[in-house]
Amino acid sequence: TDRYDPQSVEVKWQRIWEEQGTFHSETDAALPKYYVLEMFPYPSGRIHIGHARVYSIGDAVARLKRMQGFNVLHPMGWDAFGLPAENAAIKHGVHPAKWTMENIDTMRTQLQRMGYSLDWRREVTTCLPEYYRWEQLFFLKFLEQGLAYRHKAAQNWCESCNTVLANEQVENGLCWRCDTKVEQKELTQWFLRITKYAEELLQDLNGLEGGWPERVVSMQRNWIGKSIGAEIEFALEEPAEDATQSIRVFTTRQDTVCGATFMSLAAEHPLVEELIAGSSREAEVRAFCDKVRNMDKMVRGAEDLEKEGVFTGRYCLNPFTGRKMPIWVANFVLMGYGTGAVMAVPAHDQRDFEFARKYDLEVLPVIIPEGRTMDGATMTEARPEPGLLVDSGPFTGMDNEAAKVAVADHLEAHGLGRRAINYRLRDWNISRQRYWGAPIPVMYCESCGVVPEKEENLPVILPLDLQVRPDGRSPLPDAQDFVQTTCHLCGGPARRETDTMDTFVESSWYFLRYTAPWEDGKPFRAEDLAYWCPVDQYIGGVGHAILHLLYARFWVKALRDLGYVAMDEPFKALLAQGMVLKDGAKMSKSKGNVVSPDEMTQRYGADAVRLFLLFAAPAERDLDWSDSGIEGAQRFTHRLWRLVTDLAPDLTAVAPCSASAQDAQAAKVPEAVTLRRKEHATVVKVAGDIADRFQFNTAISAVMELVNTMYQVKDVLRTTDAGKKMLSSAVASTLVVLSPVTPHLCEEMWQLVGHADLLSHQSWPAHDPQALIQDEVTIVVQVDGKVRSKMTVAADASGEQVQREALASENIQKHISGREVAKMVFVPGKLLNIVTRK
Ligand code: ANZ
Ligand code: ZN
Repeated sequence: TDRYDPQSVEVKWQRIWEEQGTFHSETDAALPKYYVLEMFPYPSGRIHIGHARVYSIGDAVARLKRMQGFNVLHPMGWDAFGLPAENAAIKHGVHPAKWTMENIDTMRTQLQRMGYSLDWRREVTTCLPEYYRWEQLFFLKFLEQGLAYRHKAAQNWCESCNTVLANEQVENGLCWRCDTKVEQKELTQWFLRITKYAEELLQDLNGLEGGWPERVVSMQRNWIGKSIGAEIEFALEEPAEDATQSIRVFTTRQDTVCGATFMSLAAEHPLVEELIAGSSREAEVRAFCDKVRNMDKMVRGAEDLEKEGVFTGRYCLNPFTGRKMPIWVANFVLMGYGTGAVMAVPAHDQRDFEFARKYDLEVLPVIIPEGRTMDGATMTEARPEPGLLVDSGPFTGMDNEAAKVAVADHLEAHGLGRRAINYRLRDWNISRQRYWGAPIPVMYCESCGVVPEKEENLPVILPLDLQVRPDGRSPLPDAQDFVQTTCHLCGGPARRETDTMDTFVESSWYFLRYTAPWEDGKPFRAEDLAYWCPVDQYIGGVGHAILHLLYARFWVKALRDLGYVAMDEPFKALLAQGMVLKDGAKMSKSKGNVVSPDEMTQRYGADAVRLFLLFAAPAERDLDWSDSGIEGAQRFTHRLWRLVTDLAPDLTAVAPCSASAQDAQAAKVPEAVTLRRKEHATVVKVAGDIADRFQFNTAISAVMELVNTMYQVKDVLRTTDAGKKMLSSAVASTLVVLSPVTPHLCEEMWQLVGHADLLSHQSWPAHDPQALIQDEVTIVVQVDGKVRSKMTVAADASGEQVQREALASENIQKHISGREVAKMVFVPGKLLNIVTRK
């Protein structure tokens, strides 16, 4: 037979699938649906091996689900706005639009060459006005609802990228893209009020447990960062009549309030200026505040920060003890959290303790372990643990958890404060001072102020006739044709907003648009959305565990409240696939260890690449690319090809799992039963391993074993008609269950054995549970050489299993009659002799 030629075979089937629209799907309420989605790629140039892995995983799931009777939505698109396009434009002098669209063409061809079962009619490209016009519409709706707002604040600024970054885009104080140190810059920016959904985003994580990886759920929980506690007012000592009267703090430990011995303010706290104005300490405090303000955010928030501060010269009063508390400015107190003021309890908070020791401030323990005493003067570290209250007036003697409740009640009853909840989550800054993004659809009018564009004027089109600047500054503010416009309220001149939206906006809702990307009168069609959503299985890198997934969850909730969608959560289940490594290291151009999927496909075929990527490791683990591995995968495709081409003349085009138990009997050789059992067991195992656990590796192993079994039994079986039927059925099953992994090879062989219809249209075989039952044998059981009983056990039962069963029977126990068992003799398939000690 001919050697298998993946190149021609694969391209042939890709063309047929494309011509026949094999993977097109339509809304059909009569069918159960399954929406499988991989995170869409950024069109950076060419697909890399990581792409090939994630799309191979998703495709195997899509193909399995289709065969299992689901109407499967499996779309693809391009996350096409963003910085790399601008950087490439600067470097190579090519327009970002041209660069992006050309990359998309290249990468589409590459993905198609991999044979993924995608519905390409649904392709979505986010840099096109037909896409981004809808997010401009959402922005206007958000604005109406107060979910979008403008705000001036110190922002994360990357000098090298020339843009503001969201908190999520700052990693260890560095820009997530270019690793430049992030600075703080005062700017007026557009924000989305994600904090309005903080509690819901947190609560709904409970429902995602099980479907989402635990670590992703816990990363999201920590990012939202809910703290339950209280706000307490501390009156200033001798405040001026028309000035601020008190300082409000946020604490999670209101039980420790009687141990608060001083007050710490953030350098940015608005009260600082008021407290020091005209005092002798003015210059010193101001200099300290300036220094702290310019500190790196990350350094300032770090636990091991050297605690520093300065005394303001003023005091406030502890509302519970009346104690005079000096007010300090401290470098570790942040303005962006709580109220920017902390009641310092050095006996129970480590930062406060270090600060108190450094500046010789009082340490007063108020929570002590039962039956012990504590001395603030000799403590060497803070004691944050629970305990009983001392020196705490009416709360003395209480357990500290009970005291948290009692103090909160007291605060509320006496108007000293209130229960409060704080979230670490901040609103989402979506303004980017960049060119290659979706314009924010507002204008600024001298007389009317901020004027949202009219809905009917959307889209506000990003002009494509501009050139990026060598320094990366956006050309938009100088593009007069774009900027100059007319206020639609007063008819006067107005300037358009020249910031563009963060690219995470596009990826926050693309999965919704896939349900009806051809719709041009509205963003979605309700019936399509209701049918397909939510996504049943989402697949992507854990790198997006916070950013993209949190934004998308927020976006869906916000759209729900606007009446656009009817769901609460976009992604029912999430698989975070591992990385592809080479020799244990991340692939990178600088290391010269990059494996190109293109080259591999040229050399081994797409099926072999897919097989290797799915076989080499469980989906959520990292995978080491190895040449021997891909060669092994290729060898297996050839081995299967040889088997089927050798058998082909003897095979008939039967359905998978169609040889019956009677057929197996008729073949009159034990190999027939063995093969049938293996065939059915493989069908069960593959579906379970893929659908329930993404264990492609063990699923593929099972198919390999089935192929081995076929090699072992084929010469015996092919001599009879009944035997040929057994082989035909097993080959059909093999092709079906392996087709999610190596679809072209399987489709080709399916045709080769005489099927007229496409393998891609086959149903997943229904297995016969009876077929899984092992053969049984009868074992004679003796006690001290005398036959006492007979037992029926599985043919491959071990001696130990048979012994355990024999000893459990009453009859045998009777004959042993309490004597100790000295030894046992086991003859597999025949006899067990239990010898007792006399
Ligand atoms: C008194 C106290 C006593 C505190 C004690 C802790 C232990 P989480 O859990 O992160 O919410 N805090 C409040 N606002 C702050 C700010 N802007 N910058 C720095 N620290 C701030 O932490 C809440 C605790 O962090 C609060 O409870 C407050 O210190 C401090 F034994 O108040 B605590
Ligand atoms: Zn106006």
